[in-house]
Amino acid sequence: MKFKAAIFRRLGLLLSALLLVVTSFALQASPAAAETYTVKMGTDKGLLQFEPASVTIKPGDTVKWVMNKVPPHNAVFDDVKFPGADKAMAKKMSHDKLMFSPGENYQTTFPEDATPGTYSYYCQPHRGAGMAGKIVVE
Ligand SMILES: [Cu+2]
Repeated sequence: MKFKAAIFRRLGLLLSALLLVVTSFALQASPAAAETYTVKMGTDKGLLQFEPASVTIKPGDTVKWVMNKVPPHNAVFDDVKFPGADKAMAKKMSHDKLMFSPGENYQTTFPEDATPGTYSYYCQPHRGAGMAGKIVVE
């Protein structure tokens, strides 16, 4: 009987250790769930627009611009209206390289300490045609 009790005690200990490991993994996984949002450059219908033109994200999330239609396009942040008025940051997060082939893409990850606000950007070749978008950081 003593032997059985010892086994049960050990089994209980093992189970609670396992439970601890599982819950700590679960807790770790949820806050680090940064997301990636995709923005098409040029709409499916061939309009000179970003689709969606507005994306709402959280700091730490990533925006991925994918070349879709009516090239060339790029994505340059407006450093005049840039939240925090950080021109160097605006330049660093911009992509001025023109893209031509469908599927080509670039990404910008907004830092964990990104200033909340509206980050406006535009496509340089089509700025006059109104090809602009915004990323709203909450
Ligand atoms: Cu464009």
